[in-house]
Amino acid sequence: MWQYLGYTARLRRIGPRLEVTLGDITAECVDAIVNAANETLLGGGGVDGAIHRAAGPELLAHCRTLGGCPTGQAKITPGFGLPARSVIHTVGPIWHGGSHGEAELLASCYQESLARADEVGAASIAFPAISTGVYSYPVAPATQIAIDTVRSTSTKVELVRFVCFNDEALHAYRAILGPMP
Ligand code: AR6
Repeated sequence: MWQYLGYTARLRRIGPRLEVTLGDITAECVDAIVNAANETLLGGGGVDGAIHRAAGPELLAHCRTLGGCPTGQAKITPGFGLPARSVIHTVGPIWHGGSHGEAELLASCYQESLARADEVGAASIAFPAISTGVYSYPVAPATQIAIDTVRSTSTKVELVRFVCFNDEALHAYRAILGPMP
């Protein structure tokens, strides 16, 4: 009986490995990095500005053809000058106090980004802390949603890296995931 349970546990898909790091997402050598964009997909500040600068002007030219992206959805482009092969542009919710569907929209960003990654066969993906900068989503609940959603979403992605740009985000991820080796 116990042998049988052990055998099925090994066979069961256990989801992607999760890693946390402090750094600049534009330097990530993964199949796809995620951009915390706005609905125009035409660039902006924060991680969006950094990704467009690092990818080069071809990225903006490509984004102009996409017709924007609704909040909670995600669209994929090549990475152009980035080490990553693809950029998945998702639009997080602006924080309006938490009673305007922010949590569901933020979870949808992670689900839709993983869906785009699966569509191109990406095995590794790096996420920034979507919505926690200019869009003011509080870091602790945003981090919980990021981790819970990635853990509960069915995907073929094998490695998910959460790339934190400051100590507050890093501590929030480590508080849930524990210290990284
Ligand atoms: N690498 C990783 N994370 C970064 C980087 C980077 N290079 N730069 C900033 N962050 P934000 P949002 C972190 O404001 O809140 C843009 O103007 C940052 O510290 O980039 O979703 C868009 O065009 C924070 O933890 O995205 C939209 O208008 C996280 O990335 C709007 O901002 C998200 O901060 C989107 O706001």
